Amino acid sequence: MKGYDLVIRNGTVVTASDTTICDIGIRDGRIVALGESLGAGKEEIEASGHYVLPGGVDAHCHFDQPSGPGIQMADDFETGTRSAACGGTTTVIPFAAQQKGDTLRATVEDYHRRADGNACVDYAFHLIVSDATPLVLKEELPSLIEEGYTSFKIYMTYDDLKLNDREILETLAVARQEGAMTMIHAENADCIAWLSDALEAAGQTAPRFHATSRPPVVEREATHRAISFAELVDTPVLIVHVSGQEPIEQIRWAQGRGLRIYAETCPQYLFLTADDLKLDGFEGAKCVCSPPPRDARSQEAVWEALENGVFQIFSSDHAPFRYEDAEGKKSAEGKSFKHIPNGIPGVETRLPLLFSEGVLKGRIDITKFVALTSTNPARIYGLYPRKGTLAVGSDADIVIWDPTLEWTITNDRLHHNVDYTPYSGMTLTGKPITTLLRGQVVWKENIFIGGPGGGCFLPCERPQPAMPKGVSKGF
Ligand code: DUC
Ligand code: ZN
Ligand code: ZN
Repeated sequence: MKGYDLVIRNGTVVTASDTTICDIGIRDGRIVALGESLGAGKEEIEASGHYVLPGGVDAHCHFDQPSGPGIQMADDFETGTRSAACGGTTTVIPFAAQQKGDTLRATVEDYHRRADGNACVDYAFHLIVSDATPLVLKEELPSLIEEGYTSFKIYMTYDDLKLNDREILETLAVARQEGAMTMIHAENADCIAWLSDALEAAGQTAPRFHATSRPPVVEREATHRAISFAELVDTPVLIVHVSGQEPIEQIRWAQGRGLRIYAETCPQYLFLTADDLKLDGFEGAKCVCSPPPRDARSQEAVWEALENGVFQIFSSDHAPFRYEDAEGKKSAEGKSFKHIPNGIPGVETRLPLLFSEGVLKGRIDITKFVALTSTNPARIYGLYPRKGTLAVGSDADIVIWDPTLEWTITNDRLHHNVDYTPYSGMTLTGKPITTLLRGQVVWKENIFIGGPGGGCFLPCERPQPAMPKGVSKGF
């Protein structure tokens, strides 16, 4: 019997279904034993009094994504995944975004050039399909799905990305035929364009009018339409970055009818509101993302939907643009809200925010936390059980949490390449104190000790949508 490379002792080990105090034995980057009083390891970590959780899986983040002329994302694969590791995330699923006119194959090759050898945690890719040509639908998507790119995002808004209703149906039909998962950005493009033109004509161009131009009804209508299309084609869809009560009602209604509608929300819909876009001067641009943050009532609806199983996934939608930068948020200063790069950073704060404000404040239990942030995304995107759990045979992607540590978020404590965080000044309790990626420590005692090339590409299986017991009804 071979020994262990590492034993983590006496931690409170949590999966999506159980909490137990035990040891974890690791060999060759994998978990090989869970039990009491395991034999000695070459190295040991004492974890009593600490939670031991599967590494986070952030299933929605954007790194190094071309974002239009003169605009540059702040994080590439190195800085984005470094930040992920320091926040307890060991797997990310960013996007390989097709630009209209490009093939999907060229897009995927381009993103591999950006990521391979640079990522500090493991990564897979969702595709973004923005040009649903016959080549894409008939040849490229089927072969890429077969090769491990088993999920793709489509947009109902943004001129350079959106598909029309017919194209959405054609794309969903391919997902059904190939067994892929479709993620949908649900906002009605024409409603936004009409409202934006009216606001601009009235001189209402400040950042706060971004929220006015995309009210909840715009998201509700598109969510309902996406659900209808999924029903018509008879294929599952996952509605991403759901912002509040109105789309939640649509999703809950669909799930109650037995439709396979999955849903994701993000920290900005729990911790920000549209008032944050009203910050002095141009500062509101820091919180411009789409859909926009809503109001206190919607925040409550999002908490409730995390708790009652309407949402399966909690992702960051990390979309990093620097504020004081002519290629970032400030590229739009003096212009209309329409030109502000959409997105806020959050890959490192995602888990601590939900842990502190969700678990420790009694809104969700710790097993639900693991399900939402690790197990469910791994299952839904075909990475389970290699990722998303602590089980014999799984990768030893493990995060040790100190549930008592109090700390205040400031941008200089984060490891992204963005010059702000919208959560600055929030005092949280609980923090990842050690992160292991396939058995290697990459974050310990507030020091990042991983590096570029430490992360590897993960081809995905087809979605495994069976939900863990108690997490969701109606599937
Ligand atoms: N909205 C998106 O759809 N993607 C990136 C960021 C954002 O705000
Ligand atoms: Zn989106
Ligand atoms: Zn996004």
